[in-house]
Amino acid sequence: MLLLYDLPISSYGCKTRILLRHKGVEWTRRAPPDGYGSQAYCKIVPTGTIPALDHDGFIIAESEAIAEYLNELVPTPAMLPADMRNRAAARALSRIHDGRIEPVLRSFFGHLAPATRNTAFIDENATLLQIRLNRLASMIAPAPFLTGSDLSLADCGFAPSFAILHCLQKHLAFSLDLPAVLAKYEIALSAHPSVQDEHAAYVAALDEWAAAKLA
Ligand SMILES: N[C@@H](CCC(=O)N[C@@H](CS)C(=O)NCC(=O)O)C(=O)O
Repeated sequence: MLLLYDLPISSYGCKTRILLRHKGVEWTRRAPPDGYGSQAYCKIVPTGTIPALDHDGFIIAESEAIAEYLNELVPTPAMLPADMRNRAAARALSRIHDGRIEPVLRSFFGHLAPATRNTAFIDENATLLQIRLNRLASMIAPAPFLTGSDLSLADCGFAPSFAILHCLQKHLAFSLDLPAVLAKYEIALSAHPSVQDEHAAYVAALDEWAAAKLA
């Protein structure tokens, strides 16, 4: 049995849910007891983070490790390219997402509530995000997905991050030009059958989260 500790608002959770859907497997979702980081949850998942997977008692945290585990557990459809170098490139893109793009988006979160908003920080962070997105754009040629015509591990994290970007831009109104190659990629990604329902649910969770912060 596959049990995923997760919350609807978790971007790394959404990344994992897209993968699970694409693999066509059934899973159960459970909120971390007392919330992530709690003592109760750390007794089950020592990192205290979501997502975490419980596969018949084997517990694994970190979305990248979960993704690789699921890709081996359920080999088809394969979510890494057959060629060794393309596989390395796919892993690199996924880590660029997790280490270079998502954390910059996350840095805006504390500035959504008007009471804690710092416009100088927002502008500075938007500049950093622009630089990182431009660099990403210069290294990809989606066709229409990052590693070709099939959805791969490299794509899953980008779907929630595009949703976060649009939510933040709507409310914080920073200037950012999404490079054309990324804008085109986003359209293909969000329309993929394994992505669209999770993406829509994630947009709804983000709207609810943002409304609470703005209230
Ligand atoms: N590198 C981790 C990041 C997961 C992560 O940061 N999850 C957030 C929720 S979206 C979390 O659990 N935060 C709690 C914490 O950092 O203590 C992964 O890829 O799974």
